[in-house]
Amino acid sequence: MSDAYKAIAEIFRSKGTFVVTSHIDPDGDAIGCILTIYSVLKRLGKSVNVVLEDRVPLNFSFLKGSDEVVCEHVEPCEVGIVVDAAAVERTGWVKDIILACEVIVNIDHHRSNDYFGTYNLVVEGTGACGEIIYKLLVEIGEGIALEEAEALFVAILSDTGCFRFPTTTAETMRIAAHLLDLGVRPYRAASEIFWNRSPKALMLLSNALGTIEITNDGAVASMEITREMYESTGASPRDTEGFANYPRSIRDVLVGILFREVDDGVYRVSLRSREGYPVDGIAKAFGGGGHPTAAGFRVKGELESLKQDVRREIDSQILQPHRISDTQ
Ligand SMILES: [Mn+2]
Repeated sequence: MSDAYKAIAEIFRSKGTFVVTSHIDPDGDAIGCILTIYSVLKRLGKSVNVVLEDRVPLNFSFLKGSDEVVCEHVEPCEVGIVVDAAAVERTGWVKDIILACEVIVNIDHHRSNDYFGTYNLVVEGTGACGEIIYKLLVEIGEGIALEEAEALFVAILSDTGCFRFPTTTAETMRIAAHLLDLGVRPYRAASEIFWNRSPKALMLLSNALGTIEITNDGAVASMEITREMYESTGASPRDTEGFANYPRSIRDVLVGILFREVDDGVYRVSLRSREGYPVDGIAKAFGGGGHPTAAGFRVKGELESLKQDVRREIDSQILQPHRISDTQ
């Protein structure tokens, strides 16, 4: 184990008060990790608050402790733990609480991580933060409770795209196998996450699919969700988990984009790409971040011109270099 694992395990043991958080628009990795940390710290007898800017997506709300996640201000304390965020700004307004804590622990797997913590446990290239948290639990040496195993399994399942993404390794599988040994039932996790949509969510998806546009000679597909669509279907932003994957699922599309209107003229943009066509640089160009094949950002603007800007950036950063190398 690296020194960072040991140092952070010692923080868990020696400090008394903690705030745990993750990025805005939380995914399964974010939720699974913060709930695992929450559970472990409580088992260690600590005082813990879990705070997120956004609510837990409905399909992860079966995980134990998800109803104890708060979306409101709490007092800063001894330790602020941030998981799965390349920069503290990715936590939204929770950043202010974290920065006011005495010690900041940064646990992440994004290659763009800026090492904002007092302690940084950043393992680039790991499929999910869930794998890192698993190893941290091994280092802490207090075992893994069933609900922690389940949350970690969800984290790994989510961030490896159900063990399909290139980051999936034999070690990923060994960790997952151990979580099954501890009692995790993959069928339960899969049905809660993937076969648990509300009829309203499907109506929203149906509307969104109707907006798909294929551009850049078939290499880019974009989809949009407007606030009007939420109103007409009765669905909520919590229903959109996984929607960002649809544009990229089209044959020959290299980059898929989902534009979600979160406020008047404010959009969350999710980028998904195929291996070898990294979109984290695109997100960075617009002030966001992420992984090579999954990244995102939030931006203010008018949708049509925003779409043009993003497509242009994709063309110059990703498609052009390939065209040039193809002709050489
Ligand atoms: Mn992650």
